[in-house]
Amino acid sequence: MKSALITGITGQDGLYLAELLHSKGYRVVGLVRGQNNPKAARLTESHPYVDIVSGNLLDLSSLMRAMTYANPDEVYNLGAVSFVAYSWQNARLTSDVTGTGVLNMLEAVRLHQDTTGKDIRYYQASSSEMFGKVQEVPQRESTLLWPRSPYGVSKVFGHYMTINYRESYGMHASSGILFNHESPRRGPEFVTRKVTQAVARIALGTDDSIALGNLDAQRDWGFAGDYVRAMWMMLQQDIADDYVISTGETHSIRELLDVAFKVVGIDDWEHLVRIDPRFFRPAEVDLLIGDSTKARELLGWKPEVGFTELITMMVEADLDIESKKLAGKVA
Ligand code: NDP
Ligand code: GDR
Repeated sequence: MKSALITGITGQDGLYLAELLHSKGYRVVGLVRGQNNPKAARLTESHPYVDIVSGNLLDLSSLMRAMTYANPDEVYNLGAVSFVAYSWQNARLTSDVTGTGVLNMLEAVRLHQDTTGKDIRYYQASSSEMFGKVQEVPQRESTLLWPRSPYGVSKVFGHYMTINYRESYGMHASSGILFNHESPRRGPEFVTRKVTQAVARIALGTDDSIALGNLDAQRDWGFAGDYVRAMWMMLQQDIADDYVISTGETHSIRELLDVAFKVVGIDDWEHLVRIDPRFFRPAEVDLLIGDSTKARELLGWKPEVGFTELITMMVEADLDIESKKLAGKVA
């Protein structure tokens, strides 16, 4: 039985990846931080097969202990401070977790490999935010990186550190440069979920508007379930490498609003959206659109869920949650 250690198991991608690996017969060990993280109890209830180990990306010794406990064949480093807007207010924390945390994890893997003689395959959650200021359209593996936020800068550090460990120690370390991917499990601070949650509430009459920032930003949005498949595929290759994972389509926040409101039969949404300067960022990433030809050709990966289907799925899931709240069935 193969064993996998996942950091960030309590996040959106961690859950989808745990499900995928479990379906493939892996022992799934999930790193959870904090002495009383409420997400640990929820995880044990929803995914009882996940073996939880305590640890924090800020603490190398905890990661070394987690490695000993899991003795993994594959490590997926998904843990991060992942909200771009938050990274300006918490720049040092973001650098420590999202940047230096990668170095800690790589070091824990290297040391475990040296001690046990086991070959471990490592996945790093790199991001399209590393492209930042538009240099080339569409963005591919060779596009110049120009990050625009403390989050993006931290991801660049982790990305190059992963390449460095591959080149210095011959580690099987791969990075997936994933473009935005969403699902009903997406945190409500991110724009897709913020919109689908608000649309559901507006449709049910429990809210009357939504406050947003820059409606002109464009993103290449895919479905998280499709994207975790790519992570696993990367680690099944004989040679470690870096791959862009994207749909190849881009949409603005306005288009997101069009699609989401249409699901509940609202065509004219302008009067329901308030522009709030608090949601604008000090430096914006205007346009992301990825070229995932390399992953499609070498991994045989392709996305299955399109943009309209994704947003429809999210609105429907939020309608369900919000209706249950109204009926007093959930908190
Ligand atoms: P989430 O924000 O949903 O999950 C982040 C996870 O990181 C949570 O499990 C969180 O734990 C954990 N975490 C935070 N701080 C620490 C820490 N100090 N030590 C250990 N774990 C920690 O992110 P996603 O699932 O959306 O993304 C997964 C990864 O992929 C992240 O690295 C993200 O930056 C990256 N990424 C995401 C993309 C996307 O569109 N979703 C695109 C490209 C990259 P807790 O629950 O305790 O807070
Ligand atoms: P992003 O996702 O920053 O691309 O990072 P987010 O959904 O937060 O923002 C996307 C775009 O929407 C604009 N926007 C708003 N965003 C939020 N969150 N709230 C608003 O009210 C709002 N109004 C407009 C933003 O300005 C931005 O242009 C996500 C994260 O998952 C990262 O961890 C990951 O690396 C990248 O995707 C790829």
